[in-house]
Amino acid sequence: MATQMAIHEDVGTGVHLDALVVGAGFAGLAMQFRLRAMGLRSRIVERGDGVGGTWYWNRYPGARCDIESVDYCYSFAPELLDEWTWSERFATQPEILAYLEFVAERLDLLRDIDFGVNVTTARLVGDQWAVATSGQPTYQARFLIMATGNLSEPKPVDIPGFDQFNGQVLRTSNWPKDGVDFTGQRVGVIGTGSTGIQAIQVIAKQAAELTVFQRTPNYSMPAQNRPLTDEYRAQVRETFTARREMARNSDGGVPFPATRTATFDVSEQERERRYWQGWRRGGINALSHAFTDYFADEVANATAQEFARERIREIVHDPATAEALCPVHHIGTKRTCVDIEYYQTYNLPHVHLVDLRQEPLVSIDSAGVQTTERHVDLDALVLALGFDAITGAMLGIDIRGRDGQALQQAWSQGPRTYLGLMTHDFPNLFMITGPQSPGVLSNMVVSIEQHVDVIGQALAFMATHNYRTMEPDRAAERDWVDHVDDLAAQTLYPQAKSWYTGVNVEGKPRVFLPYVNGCGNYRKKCQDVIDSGWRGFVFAKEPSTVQVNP
Ligand code: NA7
Repeated sequence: MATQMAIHEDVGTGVHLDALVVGAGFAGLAMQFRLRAMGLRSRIVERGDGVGGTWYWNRYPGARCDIESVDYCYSFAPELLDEWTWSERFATQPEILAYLEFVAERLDLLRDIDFGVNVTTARLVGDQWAVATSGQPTYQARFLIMATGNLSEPKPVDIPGFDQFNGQVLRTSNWPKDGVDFTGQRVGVIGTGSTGIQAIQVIAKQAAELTVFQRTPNYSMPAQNRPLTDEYRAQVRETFTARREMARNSDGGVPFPATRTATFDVSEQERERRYWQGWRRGGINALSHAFTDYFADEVANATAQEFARERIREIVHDPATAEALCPVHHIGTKRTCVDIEYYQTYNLPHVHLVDLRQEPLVSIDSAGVQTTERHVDLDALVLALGFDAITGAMLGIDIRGRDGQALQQAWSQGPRTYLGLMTHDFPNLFMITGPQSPGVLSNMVVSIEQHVDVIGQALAFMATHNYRTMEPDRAAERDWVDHVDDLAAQTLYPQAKSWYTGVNVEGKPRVFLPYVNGCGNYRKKCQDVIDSGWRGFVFAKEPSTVQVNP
């Protein structure tokens, strides 16, 4: 599989490489391992001072993955499967971070990573990418591979006065490494997406008073978390190859058989039974796996919504609080959350819910939060406001392709990619789980491994044919963007005000960002392109003449 290739060449200044990988999370580590196996001279640059990416920064209390730990791991190196033991069904952030640290050491990747290096600009010069950082060093590389993550650029804080607050302001996406002790404190949390929901249920156990400021309620499924037994782990290890293969060909990158039944193919009683079965199984797909038309049919979707709302009303004692916690959007169209007794938290006497739809937030001031109805005095304020998702990290770097064209300009009306892998006019610039690929709608690790493999195959193909550059054809890119839009339009997804559409960040173009048709179908599309000799990509043997903006 791995082709030995060497393309060492030196041009200009900086560290000279064949490939530079940006980011040392799941994607960057896997890519670097592959590049090294191919004999390429490559390095990772990482702004953090350790590996982990998203799992390095998001250390807030309660942070956990919503994919089962035994599936949220690499499959490409048997020693990693043999030597690592997951302790719980859904791993905590410290355990996932420890896993990635173990991987980096076990695969001897640490020597290939420059930590504390923040990439600021990347310019195409001839057929080289010249990459500058906030300090030293700079890099020159033929291939620039963005492993910058989908949920790594925090959304700018858009609440007036947050810098006036006298107490501690904590952002979940940049949580202090040493943790925070909330004992005896009056804590406020703004944000009730996956992050807020995870943090609230844990902070409530410590704080003296906890006030949750909720703008939009979200659906949350019980994790039904539990410690894993040796027997279960052994069974997973034994069947792992088949398990992962099933995940690769599924919609969401998880090893769960797809249903063939539509919501109204069955009686109401059977429908309830299936929803209950999912609820008791737990996890992000608790209800979505029940029927085929969950994401596409409004009336079908409403049955699952009502089931979820009924559970909230059952769990939460105070009817007014329960009603305020009941979401009204199409279930699944905003990321479904997974919790451990989240709704139960609101039965605790020291936990209060402020419904910002009834009393909008006016500002944060030195003493706490002011709504249109009241002032809430606080000692600490936790902001779980979400991310400039999917495109934020890429566009945070000033990337200039052919003729000095800025990626920010090329994507000003929304990202334009072919297969979520590359963009026209930006030759040899690859993205791992870029926009318009399944990424965030799937088990990220499964999608990352697939992209690492496709990029590895692309580089090997170029080496075999002596090509120096590769990029998508403009028409292929346009067709892909249209295809991704068309697929999304056949679902309920675009109707939601979610970060999948960019609507959560002011000024961001509103387009549906991920590919909705599932990992398995996407994988087939990629394989088809590869089998056809990389249809839709343009290869060149000579570097193009480029004009570089100063
Ligand atoms: P999300 O899902 O984008 O959630 C952000 C939350 O913050 C959401 O409840 C927002 O309410 C709320 N928010 C954002 N800005 C404001 C302001 N200005 N005022 C009040 N409330 C606000 O991000 P998460 O980090 O929770 O989750 C992201 C993904 O990470 C998650 O889906 C998993 O895949 C992992 P809104 O809904 O906009 O009304």
